[in-house]
Amino acid sequence: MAVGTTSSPQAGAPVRWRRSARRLTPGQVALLREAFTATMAIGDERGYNHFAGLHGLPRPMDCTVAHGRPFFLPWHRAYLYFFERALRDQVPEAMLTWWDWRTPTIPAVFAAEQDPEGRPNPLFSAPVDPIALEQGAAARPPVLAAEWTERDPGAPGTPPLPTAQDVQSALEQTDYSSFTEALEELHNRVHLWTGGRFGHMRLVEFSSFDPIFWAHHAMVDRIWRLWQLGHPGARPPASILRTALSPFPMTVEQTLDTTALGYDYAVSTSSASTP
Ligand SMILES: [Cu+2]
Repeated sequence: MAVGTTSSPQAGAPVRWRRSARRLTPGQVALLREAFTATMAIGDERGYNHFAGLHGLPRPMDCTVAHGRPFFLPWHRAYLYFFERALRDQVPEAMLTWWDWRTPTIPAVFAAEQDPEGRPNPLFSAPVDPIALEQGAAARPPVLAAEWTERDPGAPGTPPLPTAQDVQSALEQTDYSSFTEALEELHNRVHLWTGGRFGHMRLVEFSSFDPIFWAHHAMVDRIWRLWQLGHPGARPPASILRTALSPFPMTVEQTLDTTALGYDYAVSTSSASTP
């Protein structure tokens, strides 16, 4: 069973599953790590550094589109879609995974410093673009972070991760603008909790260099997908549907059906039937 079964996939577009990071098979983890490692080795527009650099520094394409409501959810859906394509260009079977932060720990596949072969785990930490670091240092006030991404989960003074109840209340919102506002607030808490005192996830300038950024945003995207299934017909304002989500060649409207984009979310509660 999958959450997408109430809407029919478009003919000809095979639907692939983004699975929970805690439910990946060892083989799926290996593919994901292979894909991250491969994109991290590419210095041009196909590479990890390029994609991570689109979100904050050094190439903030359009902050207001990415983080201003009502574009937050569509922009990040397009962002994940094109990043996942970049992963799959290197490792065709790889898929993004989602971090279900209702269980308040970082999944082992992201938390481990090494993979089973003893190599550095590409899901644990990634290098930050040196140009981004320079730009941050030159900003007034300066925005400083380490050259490799770090986390400081649950440090004193950070908000707790959203609970199942928090997610449920967001899902119960009946109009798009209340829903996206509630979900973006939960999302902010995850950035702050993960980044703690010094981690990159707390800084919009650098957060997308941390490999867990993608799993965090896949969880956000999944919650949007669940909300869409529960509220058929509830959509972003009609006035923005034809707006392109710069720098991606995709409009808001084109993000609305994940099955048309070729993916959906596997349920997390039933291991036996999860595809
Ligand atoms: Cu975010």
